[in-house]
Amino acid sequence: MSVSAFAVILLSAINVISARVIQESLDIPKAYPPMNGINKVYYISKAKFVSYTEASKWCSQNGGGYPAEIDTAEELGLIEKYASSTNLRRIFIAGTDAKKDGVFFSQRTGAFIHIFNWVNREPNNYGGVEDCLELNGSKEGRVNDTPCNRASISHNVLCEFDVVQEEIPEIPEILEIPEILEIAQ
Ligand SMILES: *[C@@H]1O[C@H](CO)[C@@H](O)[C@H](O)[C@H]1NC(C)=O
Ligand SMILES: [Ca+2]
Ligand SMILES: [Ca+2]
Repeated sequence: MSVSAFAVILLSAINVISARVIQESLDIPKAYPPMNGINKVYYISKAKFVSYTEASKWCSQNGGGYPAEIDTAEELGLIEKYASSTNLRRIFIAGTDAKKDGVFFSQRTGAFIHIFNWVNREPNNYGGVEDCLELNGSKEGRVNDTPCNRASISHNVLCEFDVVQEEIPEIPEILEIPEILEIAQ
């Protein structure tokens, strides 16, 4: 086998390995079947959590994600659809207005979260303690403000995972290898 043929095989092996890493990290038995987005994969826990912090930990320990952050209307549409497919009524997503009622920020990045499709008459900050966000899968996946940690209320969590393409060496560089080897001989 020529060295360049070997290089091509090596290249495709690298491709296969990087694809497998992504696949395996999202093979999460304790989640609903994942949904693909644009350079994203979303997955919903089967487990329920009283505390947002615990839910967030679950995302990172199961698939390496984080509670979904609404960045665009398109993304909101996607995750609403995904939430609806489950009929779960309380599904945590990212966002807290603990600092200023009605103004939501990502717990992870501090980014302003401002694109919503609220359930009618929400957000209501019910009982003055609803500083987190959830989707209601029985209500077209629309958004409601909910307590971040209240013993009587448990939530599933919808996680977001960034699909990072590993850098593959460019073929022209690889094709130079035979020359280097010839010099060495
Ligand atoms: C979710 O929607 C269903 C159906 O409309 C409703 O009965 C339920 O109270 C909602 N749950 C929450 C937490 O708002
Ligand atoms: Ca996002
Ligand atoms: Ca509410």
